Amino acid sequence: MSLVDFWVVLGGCLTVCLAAPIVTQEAGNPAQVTSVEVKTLRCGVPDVSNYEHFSGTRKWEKNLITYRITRYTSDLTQSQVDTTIAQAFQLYSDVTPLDFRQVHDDTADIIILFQARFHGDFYPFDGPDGVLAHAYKPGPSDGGDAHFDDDETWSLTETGVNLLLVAAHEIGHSLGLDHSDDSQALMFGHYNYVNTIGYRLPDQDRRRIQALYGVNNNIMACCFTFFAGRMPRQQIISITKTHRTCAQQGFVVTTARGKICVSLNQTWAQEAFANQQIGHHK
Ligand SMILES: [Ca+2]
Ligand SMILES: [Zn+2]
Ligand SMILES: [Zn+2]
Repeated sequence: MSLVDFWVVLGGCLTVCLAAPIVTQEAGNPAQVTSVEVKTLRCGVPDVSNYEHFSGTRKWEKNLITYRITRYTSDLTQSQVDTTIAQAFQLYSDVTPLDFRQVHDDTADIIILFQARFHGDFYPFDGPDGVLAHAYKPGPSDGGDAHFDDDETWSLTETGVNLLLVAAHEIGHSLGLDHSDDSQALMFGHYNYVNTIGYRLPDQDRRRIQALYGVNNNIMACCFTFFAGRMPRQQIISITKTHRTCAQQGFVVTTARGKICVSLNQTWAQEAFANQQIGHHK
């Protein structure tokens, strides 16, 4: 790690996040009310963006990113972990031009591990609860690495800590996202269980990752082939509206003044589908 990287990591590049809610019994309260207090545990520097003029916006400057899982948790089978981590990466590859590949050698961009307490960096974990995981912003060496506290009970359900949700959040950091103040966002700094069946990136997180890397051009092309063909208009509209990945890109389709309109981020744009220019509109 270069000195600059070392400094940046200490200066707030590592995001300590996803503190679990700590349930405390209020002593001496006659009503015996149990209050839930959320303990805020973040990186040492409260405003990470203060450092951006030193480090620039940290993002990967390539579209194929490799990862390696070097230590597994015993809470799940190895194949459950592999599948869940792949699923977490896919949330991002669905909506950006990024592709992710699991590798088993030292060339990996992102190292993922499960380990308790001291695990090789300056941020030892804290035992059960509290900090669940942390990850580094994109960069060389430790950049992008994601560490999971193996004193937590990792699960694929709502019991314990759901690995898909935490991995998706940490990968957000590994790709360059900071925390969000919005409690509905995946990048909110505290763990909130939500049902993970059919889970996709919340809109805010999708927009933020697309602002860094752009939209998934393959998906755009896929959307537009519907229009280039000779399908009846109603069928085109119904396919596009229900096409999961099109919807994830933020596309909306409607008809107006006899034309089919496609919009991205609610800005209506009328385009002639035959000329294929639609793929370039912003
Ligand atoms: Ca912990
Ligand atoms: Zn975080
Ligand atoms: Zn660590």
